[in-house]
Amino acid sequence: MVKQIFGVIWRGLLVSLIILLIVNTAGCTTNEVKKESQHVTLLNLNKNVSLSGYGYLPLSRRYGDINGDSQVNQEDLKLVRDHLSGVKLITDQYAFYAADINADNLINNQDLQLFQRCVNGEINIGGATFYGTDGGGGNCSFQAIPGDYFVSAMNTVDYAGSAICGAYIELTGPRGTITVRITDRLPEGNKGDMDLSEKCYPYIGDPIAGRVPIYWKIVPGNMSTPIVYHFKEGSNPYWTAVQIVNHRYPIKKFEYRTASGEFKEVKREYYNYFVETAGMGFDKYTFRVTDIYGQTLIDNNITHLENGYINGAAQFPVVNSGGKYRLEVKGGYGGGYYSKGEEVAISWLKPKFDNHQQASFKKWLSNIKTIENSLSTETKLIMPGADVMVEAIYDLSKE
Ligand SMILES: [Ca+2]
Ligand SMILES: [Ca+2]
Repeated sequence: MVKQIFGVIWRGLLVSLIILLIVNTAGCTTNEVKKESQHVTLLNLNKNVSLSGYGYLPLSRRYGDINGDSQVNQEDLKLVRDHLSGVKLITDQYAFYAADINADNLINNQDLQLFQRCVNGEINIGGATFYGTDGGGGNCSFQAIPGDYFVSAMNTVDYAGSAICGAYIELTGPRGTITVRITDRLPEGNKGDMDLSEKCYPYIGDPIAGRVPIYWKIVPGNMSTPIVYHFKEGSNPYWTAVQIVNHRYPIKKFEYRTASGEFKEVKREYYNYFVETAGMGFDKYTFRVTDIYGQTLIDNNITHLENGYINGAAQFPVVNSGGKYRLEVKGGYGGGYYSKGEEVAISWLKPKFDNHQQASFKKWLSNIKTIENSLSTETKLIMPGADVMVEAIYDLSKE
C-alpha cells in the first residue's frame, strides 16, 4: 500500500518534471524574442534624450519601409499589425526605426493608424532633413519672400517635374506640426522625404538628430489675393515662358488661347515655368489655369511683360472645407478647421536650436483682432469667417 502510494507520487513527480521541461523549452524561444525586442526598445529609449537614434536610419532606407523593398505599402502595414498582435515582432533596428513614424520609440497603434492612412493615400510618410534656404531660387525658381522661412525642398519623385512647386504642405515630426511652401527639389531623397529650411526645422525635429520621420499632406494655402502670372526673364512673343505664383493649390495644367480660339496646353519645365517654345504671339493673352482638384481660373487681357508680375482676377476657392475655415498657427499648436465664431486655444511651440541659442516669446502676429492676449504664449482666439494665419514671433539670444 505504502509502496503503491509512493509509486503514484513518484510517477506524478516524473510527469511534472517532463511537463516543466517541455514548457521551459517552448518558453525559452519566446523569452529570447521578448528580450531582443526589449533590447531594441531600450536602445531607442536611450537615444530618446536627443532623438539622435533617428539619425541611424540610413538615407538609403525609407521611413515606413519596414521590409526594405523601397515601397511603403500593404506589406509594411501588415508587419506593423503582426508586431502589435504578437504574431511576429519587429526586432531589426532599422526596421524598428522605419516603423516608428510618430517617433515615440514604440511601435504602437498610432503608427498603425499612420500606416493605414498612408496606404489609403491620405498622407505621405517620409524623412525630414534641413538645409540653408530662404525660398528664393531653387528648382521652383521662386523669388524669396523676406522673413518667410517656412519653405522646403521636395524629393524628386514627389517633386514630379515641378508639379508640386508652390504647394502648401502640412507636415508632422517628433516635435510638432508646421505648414511649409515647396520652393525647391531634393535630389538625393527617397519618396516622401523633404528637406526643410534650417530655420523652420527646429519646430518639427531636433537639428542634432539630423533626420527624423515625418508624415505630410497637401493643404490649401492661406491667401486672399489672386493668383499671379510671372513672365520669365528673356520671355518674349516668340518664346514665351510663364510661371504661376501665389496659388492656393498645386497647379496641374496651364493653357493659353491660340489665334484659332482653342485652348492649348503648355509644357511645364522642371524649373517651374510653362514654356511655349513657338511663342504666344503679340496679342493680349487669355490664360486658363487648372489646379489638382480640377478647379479652373480664366484670365483675359494679359499683356506680356518680361520679368514682370501680372495679377489674375481670382484665387482658387477652398475645397472640401465643409463650411469650416482653416486656422494656421505658425510655430504653435491649435491649427485646424473651425467654424466661424468658434473659440480656439492656441499655444506657442518653443523652437529648440543648438545648445547656445534660446528662444524667447515676443507676441502673436496676425491680421485678425480676436486674439485674447497676443503677448501670452497660451491664449485664445475667436475664429473669423475666413481662413486665417497667426504666427508666433520670438527673439533668439545666446545663453
Ligand atoms: Ca516595404
Ligand atoms: Ca510609435
